[in-house]
Amino acid sequence: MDRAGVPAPALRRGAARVLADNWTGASTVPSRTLYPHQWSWDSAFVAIGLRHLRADRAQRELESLLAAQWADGRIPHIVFNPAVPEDAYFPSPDFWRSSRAGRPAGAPAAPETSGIVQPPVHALAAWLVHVADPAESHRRGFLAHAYPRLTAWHDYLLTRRDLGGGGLAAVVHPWEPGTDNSPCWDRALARVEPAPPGTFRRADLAHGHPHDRPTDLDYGRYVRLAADYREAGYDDRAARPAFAVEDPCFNALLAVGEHALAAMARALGRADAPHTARAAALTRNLVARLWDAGAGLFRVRDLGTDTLVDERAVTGLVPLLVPDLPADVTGALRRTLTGPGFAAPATRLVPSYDLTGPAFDPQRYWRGPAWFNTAWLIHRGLRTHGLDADAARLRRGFLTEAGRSRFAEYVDPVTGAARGARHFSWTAALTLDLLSTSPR
Ligand code: 9WN
Repeated sequence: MDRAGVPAPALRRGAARVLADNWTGASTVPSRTLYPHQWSWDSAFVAIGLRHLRADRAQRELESLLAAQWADGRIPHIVFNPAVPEDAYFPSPDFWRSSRAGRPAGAPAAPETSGIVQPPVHALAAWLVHVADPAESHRRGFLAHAYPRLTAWHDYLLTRRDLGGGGLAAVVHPWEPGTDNSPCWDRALARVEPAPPGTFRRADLAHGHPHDRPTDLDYGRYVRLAADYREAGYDDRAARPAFAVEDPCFNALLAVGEHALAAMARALGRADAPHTARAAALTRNLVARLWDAGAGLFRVRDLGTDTLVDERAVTGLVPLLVPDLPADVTGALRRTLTGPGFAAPATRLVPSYDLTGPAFDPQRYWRGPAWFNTAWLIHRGLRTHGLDADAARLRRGFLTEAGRSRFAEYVDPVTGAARGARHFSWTAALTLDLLSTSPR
């Protein structure tokens, strides 16, 4: 039976209100309380929703992120707003020290940023923003500005970050794949010596409930990894990361991003062949290095041991987004998605971690709760492969729970109880996007 949701017109107004409240004049904060700066993959998701309200703002959202790009091509995971007090978020600019410590890797003199990255959703976002209003895009020169910068971003990931040598990008901190506290990182993270508790002060617990957030021990390890990277000048040629993994969601987005860059190149009258070839190679490498046929989903590869991590997470289903997957892979992903590990009948959302897995926790951050960005990505993947009935079911679940939770950051996948921040930007933005696409 359907749970009652908020009617579409009110849902649209509510989502637009969240984006208006979280707009700072040049970009959007994920949450005014918990995350008061600009975040990389959040901005990409926000732009995808904003394009239905204000194409110019959607373009500016991505342009302000690109303005903080480093000379080595990396797009930092946080761009700090100098008007926000230092202690509003930890790690703050005086921890990352990008303009000084990041100089060897080409960090800009301003603005201050973090030194790590997040999943590459930006090329897909930029393409969707362009097609929403090509006239405005041409008038502002949006595509011509974004295309070389996004190409440099992908170049960085495909060269400096190919730490495993298998043609996939590695991430060197659990914040980089965006699914910070996933059980997929536990084994690799256990090898990291935590920073002593008294040496840093968390800001997240002032706004988030301790049961919803990572533990102090995990935070100590996050701090250690980031500090070590900083001490190496954020230079991937010099750094010897204690944590390095290949994540299926991150690499699937890179492949899809290459398809988007190919479309951009064509629209600009340039050659698309390099991007098409890179998308094909990424798709092959993703399947060769991360597909686990026995488990029916993609796994994380721990480069510390060069083995697949024995955990089942939503990130292993996101590669459904990739268009040219072998048919047996697509079929198996669909079965896993609708099986006992990932089908949450009450909410129809997708939990971040296997409901039957040993580490499942319905409340704690990326260890079970359902997130709206991964649901949106899987919805797009289901549509890509013509699995329209599954997509329509997920869309209904998404819209119902987004409205009921007041655009929460994440929800309990079993009960739908809201968790984390409320009035959360990407939940609102992706609600707008799904409201604008009719179910097939
Ligand atoms: C660290 C902003 C970000 C998201 C991440 C999410 C969370 C930050 C934190 O919030 O991470 O980057 O402090 O926990 O895990 O995906 O981009 O919304």
